[in-house]
Amino acid sequence: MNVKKVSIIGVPMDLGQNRRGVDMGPSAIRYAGVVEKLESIDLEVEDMGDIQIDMPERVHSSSLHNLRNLKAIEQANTRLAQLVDQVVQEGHFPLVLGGDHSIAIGTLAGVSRHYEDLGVIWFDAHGDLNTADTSPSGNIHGMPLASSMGVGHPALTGLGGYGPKVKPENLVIIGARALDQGEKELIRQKGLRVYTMHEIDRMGMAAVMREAIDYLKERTDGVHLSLDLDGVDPTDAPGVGTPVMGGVSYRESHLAMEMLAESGIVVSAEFVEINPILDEKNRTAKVAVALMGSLLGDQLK
Ligand code: Z70
Ligand code: MN
Ligand code: MN
Ligand code: MN
Repeated sequence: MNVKKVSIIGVPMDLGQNRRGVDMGPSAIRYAGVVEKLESIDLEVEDMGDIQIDMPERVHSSSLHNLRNLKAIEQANTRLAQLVDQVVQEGHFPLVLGGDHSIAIGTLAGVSRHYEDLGVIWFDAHGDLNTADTSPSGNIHGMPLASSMGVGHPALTGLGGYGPKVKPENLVIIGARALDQGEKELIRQKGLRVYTMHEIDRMGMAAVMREAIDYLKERTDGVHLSLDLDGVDPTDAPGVGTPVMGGVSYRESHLAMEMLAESGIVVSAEFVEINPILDEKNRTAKVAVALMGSLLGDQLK
């Protein structure tokens, strides 16, 4: 992947869902030693600090068409997209720290304009493929992947002034085990490549990753990794808003990151949905930092 310099951007976003605490994710990840970890593997690191996000109490939450906090999320993601855009332009590797998963809309808006065929690996227990029409919750953190594919409200699909950011065929979902009915229909309709826990159990993580990497390497000119910590099993990553049993193990998740590091295809990454209030002694943030290390070449040094 030949990473020269990593630019860290914190996004203390919690407007995409209902539970407080996920806004503390960037602090928890920094406290878990992300800068020290990356420097220990000879990377140059620049911490750009946090983007400012409105407090839920100050946001007028008209639950517009089943899209809670749409305006504030749109504004924050527009700022995030500009920052990420600038980081990529400078030739640095953007490492975005969430915050809830709605921030992927901004990250992808910033990254994708630099690639003709951006690939995306969506590591998550969920599909995040809802729209206002299919969402059971109205929470925008359940919609970023649909939005980035061009399906959903124009304020989200057109964020950054263009869209879609990802072609359905350039997308791979890994770790899914809690898909809503509307999401399953979109997966079928678009023919999305989804490795649920069933495929991971059957094939093993190594074969899943080999297939996913070979597939994306062939057809994309760069891959963004969007990693929701709830993809990892809650016994290893308990500090998430929506724990779902039967997830990817600690070891499997590291193997996946190491294989990505070897492949050299990843050009940007975000780690989201860590909720320190629900965590046990910052374990989940520590897991995130360890995974970032593996993604950025810890085992190759
Ligand atoms: C559900 C929804 C979700 C993350 C939960 C849940 C979505 N499908 N995403 N936790 N990261 O409300 O749309
Ligand atoms: Mn520079
Ligand atoms: Mn998610
Ligand atoms: Mn999730």
